[in-house]
Amino acid sequence: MGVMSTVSSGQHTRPMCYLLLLMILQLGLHTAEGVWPLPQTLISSTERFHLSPQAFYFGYGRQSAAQQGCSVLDAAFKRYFALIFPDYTSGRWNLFSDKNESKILLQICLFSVDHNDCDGYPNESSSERCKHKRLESFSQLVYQDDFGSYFVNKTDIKDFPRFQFRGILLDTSRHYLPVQAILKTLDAMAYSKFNVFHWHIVDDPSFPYQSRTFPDLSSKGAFHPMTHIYTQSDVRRVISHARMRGIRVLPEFDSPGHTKSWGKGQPDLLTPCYKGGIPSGTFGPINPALPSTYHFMATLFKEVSVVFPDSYIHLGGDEVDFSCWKSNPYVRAFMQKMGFGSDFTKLEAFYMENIVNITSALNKTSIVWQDVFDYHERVSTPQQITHINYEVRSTYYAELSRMTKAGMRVVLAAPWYINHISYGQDWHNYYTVQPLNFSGTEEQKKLVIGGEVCMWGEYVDATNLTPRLWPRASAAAERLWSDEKQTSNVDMAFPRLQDFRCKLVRRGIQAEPLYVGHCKQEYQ
Ligand code: CP6
Repeated sequence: MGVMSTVSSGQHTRPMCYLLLLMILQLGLHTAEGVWPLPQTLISSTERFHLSPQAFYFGYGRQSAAQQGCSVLDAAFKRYFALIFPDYTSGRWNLFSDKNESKILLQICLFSVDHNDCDGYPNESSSERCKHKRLESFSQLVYQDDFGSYFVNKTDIKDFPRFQFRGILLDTSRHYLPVQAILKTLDAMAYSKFNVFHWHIVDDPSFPYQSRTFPDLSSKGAFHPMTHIYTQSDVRRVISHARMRGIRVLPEFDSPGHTKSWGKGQPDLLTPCYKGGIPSGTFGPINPALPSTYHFMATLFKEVSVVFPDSYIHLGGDEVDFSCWKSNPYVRAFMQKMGFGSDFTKLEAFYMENIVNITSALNKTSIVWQDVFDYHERVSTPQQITHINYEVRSTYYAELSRMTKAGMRVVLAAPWYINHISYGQDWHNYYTVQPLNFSGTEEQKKLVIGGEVCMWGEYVDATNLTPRLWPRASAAAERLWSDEKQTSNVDMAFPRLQDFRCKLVRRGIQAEPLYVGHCKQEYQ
């Protein structure tokens, strides 16, 4: 049953589908607004139905495997009711406005649901033809006329995502993002059908993750030990909020570089740098020459693998500065002992191999930044995914070709570094990416599992996160969800994206304007 909102009217129509939408309707004429990202097939008609919030409810069909008590759907029904009827929900609705309408029962099949979707976490194989994605599409089809009445046009939609991995990276180390800002981003992600929250939770400037096993990491490494941390309960809230919206949470604990903040709460973890034969007092990347390093990392990742239920863990591995390792006589002696000579990429590969083995033993799939593949192709296991990052933004087709040829699964991030914004309609750049336009076999193309929008945090905190991210990320979302042939033209996309941006604004997301124009309901 791939069809959403196939409308069958009339009191005596037998329920054809497992989940039903019941509502009171009235016939009329209007054109439907669009759905963003564009469904694979959307056929709309001018036949419209009036929706009355007093009489509308989402319900489970008698034959549905899922029934009331399916937490994910019960909560989604509530949320989408409020999104579809904001006036009604906020108490601004005129109760007498609909007293003369003709009442007909309307049933809309939204989906058949597998009971497993109710209790578990979203994962690689979650069927995205189901659940929230259809509620989202349906909610976007509902509109109000000038008198405030709600309508939906008869619409036939067949829909499924082009790529299974559609992520957004938030960086909570350069600036602390309050939990509310993360939850709000997850809401907006669901509106654009993103399904992976890549949480770049720690980095050089701060370590806000409050570890159960190593509490000093945040008490000494966060910007503030009480106010600028993510407690275990904060993390659970984020994961649960994401799960309710069909979003996976992919944690990144980036090492051996990008770890300055780790050193404050974990003595002897970082490499002491030397100057003139003596320690200079500064520290470099994690020390790969000490056995204690691997004990620590194994213990930390054991905790992380329990706290974050997703089957993926991101290990980072990017931008390692070798100068401190080079300066340290103990590291150099270790290099000699291991037969690495003076090739520090071998040392880095040795470190990453150990970390990859630690996470495989925990039954997790590891993801690394592209650097890891570049310095050592051997650090690949079949269970590994590589992120293609910004350094190769002009040559990412060649990188896609090269990495998929080696059998790596890849996530494309390079063209979507949204922290790099510019004057004008820069969403064009994010929209016109062609992720599969590289030379390679069909098999190679299948290894591109999706893409990711990165919002690095050097210049971003909760004050500017939302307008910088939206609707730019929505442009990438359509590239990752929709058929490329139907969505290759920016001029065709412009009015649709403008309309979608107004929907975001109406839902309380402070999305930036694309260009000159207005929304029927401006942000207030
Ligand atoms: N932090 C980490 C960063 C970046 C990376 N890793 C980064 C590099 C270049 C640009 C933007 C971000 N800030 N840990 C690279 C993956 Cl342009």
